[in-house]
Amino acid sequence: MERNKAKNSKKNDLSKNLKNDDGKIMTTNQGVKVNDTNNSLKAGERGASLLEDFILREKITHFDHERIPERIVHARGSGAHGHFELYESMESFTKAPLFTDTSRKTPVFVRFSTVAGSKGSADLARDVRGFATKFYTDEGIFDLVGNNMPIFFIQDAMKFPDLIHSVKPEPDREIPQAASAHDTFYDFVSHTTETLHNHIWVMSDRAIPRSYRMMEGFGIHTFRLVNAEGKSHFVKFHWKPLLGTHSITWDEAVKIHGADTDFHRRDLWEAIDAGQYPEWELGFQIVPEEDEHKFDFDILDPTKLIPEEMVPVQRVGKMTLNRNPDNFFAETEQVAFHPGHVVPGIDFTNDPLLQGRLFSYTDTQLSRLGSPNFHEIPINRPINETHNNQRDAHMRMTINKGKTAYFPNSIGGGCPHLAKMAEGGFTSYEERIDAKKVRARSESFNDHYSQPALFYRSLTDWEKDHVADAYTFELGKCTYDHIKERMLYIINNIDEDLASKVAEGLGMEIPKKIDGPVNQAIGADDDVKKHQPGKKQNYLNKSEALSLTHLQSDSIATRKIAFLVGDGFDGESMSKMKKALEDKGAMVQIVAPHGGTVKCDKGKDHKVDAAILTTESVLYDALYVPGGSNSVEALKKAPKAPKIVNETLKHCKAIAADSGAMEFLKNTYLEDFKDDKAVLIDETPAKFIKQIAAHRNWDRQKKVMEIPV
Ligand code: HDE
Repeated sequence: MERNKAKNSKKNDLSKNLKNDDGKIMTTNQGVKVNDTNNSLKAGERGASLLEDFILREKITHFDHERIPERIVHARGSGAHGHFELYESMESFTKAPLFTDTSRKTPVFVRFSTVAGSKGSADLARDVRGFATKFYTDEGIFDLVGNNMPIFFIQDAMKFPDLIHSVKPEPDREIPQAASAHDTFYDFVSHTTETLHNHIWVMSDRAIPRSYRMMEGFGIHTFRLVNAEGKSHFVKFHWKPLLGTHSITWDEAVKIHGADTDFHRRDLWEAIDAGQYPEWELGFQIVPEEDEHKFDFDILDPTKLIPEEMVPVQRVGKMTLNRNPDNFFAETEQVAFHPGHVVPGIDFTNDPLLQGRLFSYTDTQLSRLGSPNFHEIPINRPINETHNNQRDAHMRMTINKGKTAYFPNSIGGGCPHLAKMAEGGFTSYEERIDAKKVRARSESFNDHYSQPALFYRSLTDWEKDHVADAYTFELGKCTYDHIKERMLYIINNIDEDLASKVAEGLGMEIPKKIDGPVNQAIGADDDVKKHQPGKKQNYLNKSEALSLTHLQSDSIATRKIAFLVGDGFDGESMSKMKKALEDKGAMVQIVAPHGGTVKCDKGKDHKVDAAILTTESVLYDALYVPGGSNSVEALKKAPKAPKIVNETLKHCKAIAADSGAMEFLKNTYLEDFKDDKAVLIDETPAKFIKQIAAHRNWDRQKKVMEIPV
């Protein structure tokens, strides 16, 4: 009972601001009833409109000001509500009840996003994904503002505007939208070798996830956990999706751009709507203070991860997203995250990227949301009470009583009074600092090649192929040869085999040397010399956790399966397959040559979910083609039907078919793949389910190149 109450507390809090117009009479914003919202007040039916018309003025004025600035980064996003439950108390590390009280269900709001594109850009851009979680704890808000990759491009906040200006559309023509494949980005990357680690992750399939629900999340920086005795441990936060990690191919991403630009947004919404709630386990990688310097890299450097083989990830609790927002603008757009929103028991480190972020997030809300009162917006307000002497400013909602807005005071009885330590006030961790004030970077941050190389070595062959293709695509879009040459030179330092594949694709040689120092990111000559990347180290041959294959799931829940049918299809076979898939939570969609309904061989009508012309194979995870001679004839006449089959094969997805459908399927490339383990003719639904859960049969990858779609 207590748990349920806690779980709903943010929902109840938001409900104070919900408005439902059902059965209500229309009014102006001032509450005056409105009789006509179609015609303005005029001097005669064909006369000029009158300025007096307060109903027209109010309607148009509000409309004129409906937009707010989009986020400078992460503009495109999708949100969902849920809760977090702890498995066991982490009190030896932290005093935050969020992580010590297993009876709690802490409400959360999560926003997933792409980084570079505008608010209306396509979901499948090759990009990092934001993974920001707001925990509404009884002790205040804790925001874990992370990404789906465990490292970042740069080491110091000072460089963030440069990084973002280079990747955003080029400022003269505002081209390209939501794409890193252009000169300015590679100009920056090729001169800034600290970017290479995050960059190679972006070249991997992690940058084109199948779903927000199937990607990991990472807090990136090393944070601190502080326990009740004041002892600190370093921590890295991880989110592990229970559906496993899955991605799509670049060819699909390009096609999804056209077929459904809202692919990820729709996917998240539909899964939650269908009661298939996505879940992630929260993981801690804990490093005792005394081990800070025992690694081959600096744990304060945000371009480095701590391999899970060196420090295992301890799964401490589970997050479930189970409610779609009521209003996109009010919740997903107005939510304001901040890595500086922490509660007692969680603290910062000196990671220079984190330190800069602590300034940036409130600052940006001032221009985006327009007021320091953004914490009063329902989605942002904590579930516990807030009391302080901050007052006024634009759009203040709180009506503070009393005469005093200062501390100390006697007139107000000294209130609000300070939290005594026993009541759990926030005290910063007492880190000892004895240093000179310098504008500099630690030389312990100079290793720029070892971890990109570790990442590449840890991938499967098919993942490596995708990385090589991605570099070739991206650099192929650049127009300056010297930028491509610098990139080839640098990639060669990461991995020679990778560089030679990319060089071949670009039709260029890998240069033996390049003009000037490889890393030019630091500034004055002496600094540039001091900060050249060191020789690549091999402190770990492979980290299994870096490959997408590491997190698997045998669930096919929410996988979308297309059933390609024409009138007269084998109803019995289709129903058997449909039931088997739906029993496992998959979403079956009937795709037919026409819309409306389609008849099976028993004469029964079945609702068509998509006519072939209105859909694409890239919107589904797998395909099934039942038999039925009339159906086969109908599919033979449907112009796009073979394309659906061929593309499903090309993207290495599972296909099941009845032999009765072969008369149609012989017009496709399926015949060439009869021995493929994920091409199942007259096989049991169980075998199909196993192949769908495996996501793709990548063994097929080389051979499908012959399919010309
Ligand atoms: Fe952000 N980042 N960031 N960032 N970031 C923003 O804040 C910034 C960084 C991340 O769904 C902005 O409210 C700086 C790392 C996410 O609302 C802004 C630096 C990581 C989101 C900002 C970084 C992130 C943001 C834009 C370098 C992963 C979306 C709008 C010092 C750990 C949150 C806003 C949402 C958003 C600044 C680097 C994640 C401008 C200065 C590293 C997920 O304040």
